[in-house]
Amino acid sequence: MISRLRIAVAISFFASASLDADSVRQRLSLNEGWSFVRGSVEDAAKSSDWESVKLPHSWNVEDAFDRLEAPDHVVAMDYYYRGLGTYRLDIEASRDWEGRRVEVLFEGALQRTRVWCNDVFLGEYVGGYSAFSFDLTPHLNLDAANELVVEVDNSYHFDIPPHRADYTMYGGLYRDAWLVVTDPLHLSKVFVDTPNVSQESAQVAVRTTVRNDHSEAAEGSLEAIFKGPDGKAMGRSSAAFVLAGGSETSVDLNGLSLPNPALWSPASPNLYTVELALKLKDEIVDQRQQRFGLRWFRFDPNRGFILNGSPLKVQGVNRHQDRAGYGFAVPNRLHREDIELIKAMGANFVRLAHYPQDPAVLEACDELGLLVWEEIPVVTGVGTEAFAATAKNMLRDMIEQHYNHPSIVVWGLMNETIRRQLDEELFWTVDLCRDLNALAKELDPSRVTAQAQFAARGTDIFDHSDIRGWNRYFGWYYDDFEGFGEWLDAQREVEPEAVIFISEYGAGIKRGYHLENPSQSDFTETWGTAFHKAHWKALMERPWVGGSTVWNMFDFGSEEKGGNIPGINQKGLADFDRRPKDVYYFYQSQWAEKLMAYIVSHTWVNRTGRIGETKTLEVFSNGDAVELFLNGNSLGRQTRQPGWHEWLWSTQLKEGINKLRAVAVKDGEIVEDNLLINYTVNLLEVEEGLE
Ligand code: ADA
Repeated sequence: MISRLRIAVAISFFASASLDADSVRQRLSLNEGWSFVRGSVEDAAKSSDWESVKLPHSWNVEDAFDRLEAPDHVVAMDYYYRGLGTYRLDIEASRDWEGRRVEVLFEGALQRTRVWCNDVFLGEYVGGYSAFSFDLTPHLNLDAANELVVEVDNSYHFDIPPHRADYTMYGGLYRDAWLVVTDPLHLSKVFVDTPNVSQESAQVAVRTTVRNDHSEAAEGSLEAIFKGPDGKAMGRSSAAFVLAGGSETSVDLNGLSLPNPALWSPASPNLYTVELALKLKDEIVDQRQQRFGLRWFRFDPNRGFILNGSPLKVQGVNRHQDRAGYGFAVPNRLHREDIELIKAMGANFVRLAHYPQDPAVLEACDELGLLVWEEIPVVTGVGTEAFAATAKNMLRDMIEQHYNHPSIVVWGLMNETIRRQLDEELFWTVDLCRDLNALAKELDPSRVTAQAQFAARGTDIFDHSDIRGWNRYFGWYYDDFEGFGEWLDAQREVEPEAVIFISEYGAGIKRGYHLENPSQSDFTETWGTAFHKAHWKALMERPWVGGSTVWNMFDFGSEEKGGNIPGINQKGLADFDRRPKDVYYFYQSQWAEKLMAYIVSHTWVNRTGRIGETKTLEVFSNGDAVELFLNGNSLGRQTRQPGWHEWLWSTQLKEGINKLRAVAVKDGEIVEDNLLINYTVNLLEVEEGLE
């Protein structure tokens, strides 16, 4: 294969970038130097169209948004390319790797991936949203170039979730890739358990899997040092083991108790670290640093979410992982920026819908303090046995790979799988939910399980998760948004013991689109703001609601969505480029601690009205008092009233430029916001009015 594939581009990779020769475990970035061509491995061998790419990479960054051009590569219902793509990379293997174990690790590829090294087929991974690795050790030629070939397939497959979902499935090696170089005797899995945590003390245990790829037996020990958030050592633990060659075993460390723990919470995201050293006789052969957090929580049908013993109102959003100009191939710094934006809005919870997301996302949630519901992509429909098996593998991978993140509190099993199916499919769906729930509980009894549904259709599906997530679109797809509160009350009356979580509610909004007289589902910011106000008011007034997550934090790619921007689901609080809409500031005024003021609306500066017409001006603020000035004159200082509060002023605007200044005050702090409005008097309407 090497010679056939080296036709066009042969970029060699030197594994030197982040190599630390002294380190017993090396992690080398494999993001640079790839070549890519559309098509299968066989097609690629004949192709001369190779292009140089670096990871993260996706082949659908553009064609997922060009459907108006009706491209000829239409596959099934998708207008973007869903098929095969082939990547290749030369790896310059170092002589220092003699006697070492070398594996290639991909953080994610959508969604079926086959890997070869120097023409030897290493295997296939089916998934799309979790990491996977292959052992390269027996196939590498040291001191020489080695060829890695990767075929990725994002086409529809009946046995791979999701069958269909309202988001674009951008194909490619869309996350980071690494070479991991270790001793043949190494730690392959590390889980930190925190079974009992209280204000006074925290029990901590570590479960590991140690793998011995030497041919001879190993007699060794595992040693741990636990460090607090300030980096100070707080305790030690160790265990000895004997392990036959070519085998693996569990080595666990129990019984450690940490006094007066610094608890993890969105307000104080304290992180502990356990430093693990794997020793063969007295020599350290592997090392891992694993962060963890100490907290306890539960969802209560009457009191909502309780964290570390106190109720915490869940202020949540959903997040898809794509972004304008990147598709799914978003670099880590932008993943982190998303979490920062969510956090700056004052949210304390994120549902990572509808699939496991990048390690950078989970790390940011741990560090910045954002509670997480993470789920597998069983969305809309389910298939039969092979589909169920894939779904279970996805659940296992998600839980094992993200187990140590203190931010995660909920594992999600499925989304809107109960629809208008045949009875037989309903039966499979409930069955699958039961199995997934049991598996999640077996792998991780410390967290709660959830599912998001639009309907249960008489099934007992909600009995197979701890939380019942409801996706509700009052005032968007049906009814009126004012009906949402009544629906919540009715739901509670039917099942007072259930934890009700509103996993989705949202409205399509085009940033910068305003109308004087908005109407339902018209995509205006004006109407969308009214929608969110009504929803949040209803949620705020009901402390028993387990939590809620807005659909969605950001606009996202959805080939099937019409809307008024084709190919984009516009229910974001910020647009696909991450520019906040008015509703972002509305939530910030409700949720954030840091003082803010926003005159509604910075994207509505050209306005019209009739002569003598009185206009309502609004400010979003979390201040205790807000004063609004128009052209230098105060329109009045208002103070916050208990309960639901809105900052509104009625006034007339003058023709031409009007200068608005809002001044908000809280705890001796002051912020202000300024806006110029260009006001035009609509004479036509005046004349009509006079007639
Ligand atoms: C469903 C689905 C989401 C989302 C939403 C919408 O509730 O779970 O994936 O796309 O619809 O915007 O219509």
